[in-house]
Amino acid sequence: MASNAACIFCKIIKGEIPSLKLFESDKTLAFLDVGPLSKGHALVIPKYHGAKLLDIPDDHLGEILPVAKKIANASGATDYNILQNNGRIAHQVVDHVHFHFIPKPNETEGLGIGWPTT
Ligand code: DGP
Repeated sequence: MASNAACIFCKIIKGEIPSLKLFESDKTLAFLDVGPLSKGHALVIPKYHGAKLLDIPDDHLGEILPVAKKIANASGATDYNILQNNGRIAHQVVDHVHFHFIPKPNETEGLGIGWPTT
């Protein structure tokens, strides 16, 4: 499986950098974002290292949306964004493909996040 020793997210996959993991399988990892835009902001990544979406083989992307769905469901959030940035102009900072799950506060129900956030 493609990995890059200098990549922050590859280090998270290998456990060399700590993270709060929400889901893990042989091809996919989900963990809380270290600089959350809202409570519960999470990232879903393929373990296969590639900087941009076109660098990732299709069979390493297949679990991404199902895992994002699991996280959305577990969070209890009713309003959220799922987005993925490619390239600096598109605000990509970490060059390992990642999908953001960003809950949006709901005026009546709050965030309803169902997992610990540290
Ligand atoms: P982007 O701009 O799409 O490349 O977003 C990169 C995200 O990665 C940003 O929201 C912060 C997050 N991030 C960067 N370094 C770390 C880290 O070491 N741990 C965790 N959990 N998240 C990180």
